[in-house]
Amino acid sequence: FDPPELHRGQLFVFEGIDRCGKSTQCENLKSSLEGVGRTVVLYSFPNRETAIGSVIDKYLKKEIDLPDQAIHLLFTANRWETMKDIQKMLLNGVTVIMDRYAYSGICYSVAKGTLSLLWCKAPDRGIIKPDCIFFLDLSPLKANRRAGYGEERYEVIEFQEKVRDQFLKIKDSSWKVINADKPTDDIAAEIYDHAVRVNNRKMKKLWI
Ligand code: Z5A
Ligand code: MG
Repeated sequence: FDPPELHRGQLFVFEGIDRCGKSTQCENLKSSLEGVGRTVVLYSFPNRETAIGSVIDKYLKKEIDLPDQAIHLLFTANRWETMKDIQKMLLNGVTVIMDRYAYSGICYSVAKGTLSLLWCKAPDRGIIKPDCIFFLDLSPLKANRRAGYGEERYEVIEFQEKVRDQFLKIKDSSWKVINADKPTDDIAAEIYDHAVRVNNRKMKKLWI
């Protein structure tokens, strides 16, 4: 007899700098897993649809300014406000895919140079720990050549270099690093092959 937690859905997270292909690959993994009969829900952070998310949206579009500490805490609050729903879905056997998570939270904030890693990690401590983190690695110069780059606050090559360095510093052996400078279908196949081999463990909390 297996504890019900072992029948839960899995939590897959996609991380990386702007325009590395996260949203494209989230959708690809979702449809591949649905194709083999899994129920899958996709979340994007920031979720700009909530009250907190609408402030984040204004900040990213440079319509308002906020202290680095304040915007960091809003990004974190934007994750906490969905945690109960996500836990429920996972326990009901739904697979959850996240387009960005707490790792973006810390890397973008630390890259500003005003906040420490320790300070940035603290407010996300206790959110649900992912079963797998796909890090789509791409050079900011190459990302810059992709469509849609350059309109929002952080979309500056020099800043993206710092963000990428932070991702590379915080990643550990549990991350699956993917070279994102390849054709979309090749990346999707590599991700799917890895995703179906991730085993279920007891649900854990991040950084606890
Ligand atoms: N942020 C933060 O500071 N703190 C936090 O806690 C969180 C986020 C959660 C908004 O994020 C900002 O919020 C973000 C971090 C910060 N920084 N900025 N600016 P977002 O997720 O809403 O937006 P984004 O990451 O800037 O970009 P994006 O548009 O979502 O990029 P993407 O999802 O990684 O890429 P994509 O949409 O899949 O693809 C981009 C383009 O490239 C598109 O035209 C594709 O067709 C093309 N593409 C995709 N794959 C390929 C390949 N393999 N080859 C060639 N072209 C490709
Ligand atoms: Mg995206």
